[in-house]
Amino acid sequence: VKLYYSPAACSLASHIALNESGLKFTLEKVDLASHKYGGKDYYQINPKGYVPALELDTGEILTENAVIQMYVADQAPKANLLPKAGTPERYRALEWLTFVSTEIHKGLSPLWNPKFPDDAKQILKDRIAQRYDWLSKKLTGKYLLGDPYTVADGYLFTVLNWSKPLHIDLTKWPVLLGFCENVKARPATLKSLKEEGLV
Ligand SMILES: N[C@@H](CCC(=O)N[C@@H](CS)C(=O)NCC(=O)O)C(=O)O
Repeated sequence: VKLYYSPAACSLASHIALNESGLKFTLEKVDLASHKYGGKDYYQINPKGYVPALELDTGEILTENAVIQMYVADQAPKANLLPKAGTPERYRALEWLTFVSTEIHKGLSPLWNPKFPDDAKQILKDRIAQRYDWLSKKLTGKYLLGDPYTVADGYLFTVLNWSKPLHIDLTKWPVLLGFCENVKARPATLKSLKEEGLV
């Protein structure tokens, strides 16, 4: 499989999942300003224009970060990146994956837009602060589900990693800082950060 990514973008979550899985994959860097990769038009790969996209060995393209992560987890059952289908834990993990995708990831997305007005940005930051307060109460173990690690953890790490450039002071939430350290200590996370030129 091939992952279309942009350094430090949300595609890092799919990248971490791939490194956790042990599956063989290659990386293709996309320039999000021009929507080009290696001089070619990225819209031909993903007409929606955004990363991540996963090119399967059949040539099919899979998009949507949360779904790519589920796919990767299901392709590598031995890596235990999601609980077994049908179990209550599976739905708990998917609940987290969806929360990170729709509440945190998409809650933060407009903050990257320089055209977004400052007062509107503040409203979003206040909402995110409420989510982080709640998350801090829920995160009582090493990871979101306690301790097995799941793909949702790599996804949460990816979006919390945006705090500095978005001027969100994570020191207000020491539990979240501790969580980031837990995920960063995993070899697959460090490998992904290195492969994206982030460390
Ligand atoms: N719904 C998509 C959103 C992905 C997304 O927001 N990607 C951003 C980077 S974090 C992007 O590529 N933006 C550039 C663009 O939309 O042109 C998903 O969950 O995968």
